Amino acid sequence: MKIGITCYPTYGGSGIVATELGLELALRGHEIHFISYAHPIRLPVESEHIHFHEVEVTNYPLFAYPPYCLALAGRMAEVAERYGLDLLHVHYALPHAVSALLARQMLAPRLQLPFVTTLHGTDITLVGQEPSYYAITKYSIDASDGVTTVSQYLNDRTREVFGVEKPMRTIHNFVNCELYQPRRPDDTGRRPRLMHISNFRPVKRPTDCIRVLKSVVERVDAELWMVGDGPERGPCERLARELGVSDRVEFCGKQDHVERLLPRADVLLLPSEHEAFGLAALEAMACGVPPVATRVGGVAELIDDGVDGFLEAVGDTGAQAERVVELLSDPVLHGRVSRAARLAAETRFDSRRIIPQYEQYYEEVLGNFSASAGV
Ligand code: GMT
Repeated sequence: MKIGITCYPTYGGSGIVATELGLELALRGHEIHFISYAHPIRLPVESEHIHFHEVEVTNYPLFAYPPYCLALAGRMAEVAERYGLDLLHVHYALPHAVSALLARQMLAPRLQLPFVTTLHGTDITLVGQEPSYYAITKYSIDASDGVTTVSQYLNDRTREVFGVEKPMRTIHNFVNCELYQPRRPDDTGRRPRLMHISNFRPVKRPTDCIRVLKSVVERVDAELWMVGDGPERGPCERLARELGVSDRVEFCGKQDHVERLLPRADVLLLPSEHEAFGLAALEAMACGVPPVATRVGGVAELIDDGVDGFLEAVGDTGAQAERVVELLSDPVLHGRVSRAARLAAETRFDSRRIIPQYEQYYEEVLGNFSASAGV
């Protein structure tokens, strides 16, 4: 198939999933065209069967805001026509699904261009519920030729909040278990290490990681690596100073190869307020790193509490710290949870299991689209 993929190319779960999906589909022989304002960060510059088309947004003094949505629609239509795309797959509802809808309409007389929208989380749980975006989010979901959600939780939530009636397919996040491996480096003698990976937005509650560390170091020796960057980084740095743990926190900034960092952790912290699935926890599990996460959204579809990780209430940093202390002070427990985490990643969420679900869904969408168009 020839597939156009649009996503946010920067750091964030939806862009990562879209990029990894494109790479995996290309490995399976599909021709992939990324259409976005910048080169996706995890996309190697030279990859077979992969093309990148930049969207240029020209500004003009009349525009208070550059109209990216329109420039994207125009570029989608142009690329689709030039390369004969079979479908578009857009990640994160706004504005991508709206641009795809416009591109489909623009081409309708000459080319059939169905589009699939994947909902990732905050597009539904936060952004889509803003009064100014609610109606357009609902419209673009209803107008999509296929919709997938990254968890059953998000599927149910979308139905509930937007009153969507058509079927939406749940396809969980995936991880490449050959790339993400428990390759523990030989660094014996180092301090036990907690790790947090996110875009440091308030929804991720990264300051809770600092509070967890503070409670943990009162009982066992430990340090914390904070990977990523975003608006909450400053508050995290301040809190670490206030709580007297700044010498135990390393702010690593944005990192392109988390698969190299994760195996160096002993526990992953994911204290989010909302989480449609929890990709960072899955990547950690593939590396045999037990996650201590919050019981929110779709995280329970990933983590079997007490078996391959732990779930605690949002904001209960005391309980989260307790779990971390148990894992760090009991090597037998740590080993058991670590092996179960890796097994869950391999048996339920490996890309070899999940990518065919997307391929099959594309086939279904194309079949239904052709049937309804009378082709
Ligand atoms: O908030 C983020 O982490 C980014 C966000 C995104 O859309 O870029 O991530 C969402 O998509 C990921 C990939 O599907 C999911 O694993 C995350 O759970 C989800 N984040 C939230 O729901 C907060």
